Amino acid sequence: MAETPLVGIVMGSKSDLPVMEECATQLEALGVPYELVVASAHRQPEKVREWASSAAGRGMRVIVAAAGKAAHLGGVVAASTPLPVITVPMKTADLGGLDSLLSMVQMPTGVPVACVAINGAKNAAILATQILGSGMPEYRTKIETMKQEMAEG
Ligand code: RP5
Repeated sequence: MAETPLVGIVMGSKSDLPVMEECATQLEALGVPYELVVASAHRQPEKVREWASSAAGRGMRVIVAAAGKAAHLGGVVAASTPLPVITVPMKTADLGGLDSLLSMVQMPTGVPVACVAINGAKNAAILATQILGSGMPEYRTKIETMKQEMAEG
């Protein structure tokens, strides 16, 4: 039987997938089971709400939400779940991703999201694993090992 996903990755478009595959690959390297879904906050609002509102009940502990342009996906997801949400602003052709970044990082009081760098998919995976590690020692150990390897070059 497949392991229950602990991290849910959601992105606004299939066009985000080439970048967000880096997040999935990093989670795999850290041994974290995840689920990946494409759901747009403005094209498929009901799908987003249903997925986000059921995530905690399905066993997920952290959500990674990636989107570009007027990137409200992370905030919409955060409105529908008690889980921590890490957002990944996608680099965009017109404004270089500053549009996505500002849409995500300027959440009003009461509904916070964390935000990594533009196209920071790999860091989102590491941060998600660190959050898991705050309560699950096996993931804390994975992060400690990774940091040790970085220190050794
Ligand atoms: C956002 O709009 C998506 O997250 C994507 O980054 C951007 C462009 O989407 P497509 O027009 O490529 O589907 O919703």
